[in-house]
Formats: sequence, C-alpha cells, structure tokens
Amino acid sequence: MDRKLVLATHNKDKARELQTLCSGFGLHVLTLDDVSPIGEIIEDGETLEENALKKARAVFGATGIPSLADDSGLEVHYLRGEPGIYTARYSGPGASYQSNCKKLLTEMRGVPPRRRGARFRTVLAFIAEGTEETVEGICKGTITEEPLGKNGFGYDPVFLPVGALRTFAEMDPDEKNRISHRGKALELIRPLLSEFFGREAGR
Ligand code: ITT
Repeated sequence: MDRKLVLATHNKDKARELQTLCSGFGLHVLTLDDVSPIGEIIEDGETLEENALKKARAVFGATGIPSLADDSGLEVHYLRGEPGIYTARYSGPGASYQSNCKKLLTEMRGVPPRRRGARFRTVLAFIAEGTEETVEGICKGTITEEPLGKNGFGYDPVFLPVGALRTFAEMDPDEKNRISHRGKALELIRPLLSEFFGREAGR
C-alpha cells in the first residue's frame, strides 16, 4: 500500500506549514500541484468543519488519494467572533493578506489591550476509503495595534499568541508550528493517520 496523503488546499502558505508538520509521519505528502487540476471548491459551509470536510471530500473524490483539508479562521472577541469563516475574504473581493490585516486593525482602532482577545482555530478533515475524521486546534492570543514581523502569512503580523512576546510573523516557522492552531490540530490527527496507514500497510 502506497502511503500517500494529499493536502487539499490551494493556499501555498498553509500547504507549506502542513508539509513541515507532516514531515515526520512517514507518508508521501502531495500537494494539489502534484495531482490533476481540481477546480475551485466553493466554501459555502456555515462552519470551519463543514468547509474542511467539503474540501477533503472533493479532493478525495477527484484523486482517490487519502486527503487532508484545513479550514482556518480568526475569531476576534470584540468583533463577536468575526471574521470567522470569512477570514480569507474579510476585506472583500480581491482581498489580500495585507488588506485583511489593514481592515482588522481599522476595526480594532482604539480598542484597549484587555479587549483585543482573539483566537485562531483550525479544523482538519481527513477523508479516505471508509474514514471521515475531523479535529480542531486552537491558539489564543490578542490582536496587536500595528503589524509586526515579516515571517508567516495571513494575519500572522497582527496576532500575538498568549504567553509570547512576539507575533507569529516575528517567530521562525518552527516556533510558530510548536504552538499554533495548525500545529495543535496536526498533533491530534497524527494518531488517526498512524492508525489508518498502519492498518492499510498491514493488509
Ligand atoms: P484553501 O481553502 O484552499 O485551503 P484558504 O486561504 O481559502 O485556502 P481558509 O479558508 O482556511 O483557506 O482561509 C483561512 C485564511 O485565514 C487564510 O487565507 C489566511 O488569511 C488566514 N490564516 C489561516 N491560517 C493562518 C495562520 O496560521 N496564520 C495567519 N493567518 C492564517
């Protein structure tokens, strides 16, 4: 049995982090660049979980390769959980990482530090023959008053994890991966992957 896993994301930054995080799993990890083109997957679910399942099902359906999808959102307490499922397109059509951060900082202008709490949430969905599983990883923090740092992607320059002195964008990738929502979710899915691929390999 070929121990192949395809990452069901069009976001190259998420794919890069997921590849690093999966590197010790003993699997042949593919991205969507390695398989036949898969058209846009409309994320019309009402939750991160629905969207993650939708992406993983679409990619497993098209490739027949066990698929892992990631749907992530930033939930800001002062904004009653927004942008949430709209995190990628927060600043509207044609949104970029920069325009999204700018909109968030504008919305949060003048909000005192104690009311700037937020959390990143990642739902991972694993779909393979006879298997559908989801796990969730959360990283709590606060929204900074200005962007800080050049590493990472997305909202990393404006997110200061609890207990950290630097934003995600000021950390090196290993440091972020150790405490991030995505890193935590990967740790939770690891036993499921071992069980699935171990069982498959033993057939
Ligand atoms: P796919 O649907 O193809 O996976 P996407 O970028 O649309 O790609 P999401 O729906 O999960 O993925 O969007 C989440 C957005 O949240 C993403 O575009 C980033 O702006 C942001 N994001 C996700 N993980 C992040 C992280 O670790 N650090 C900073 N921002 C992150």
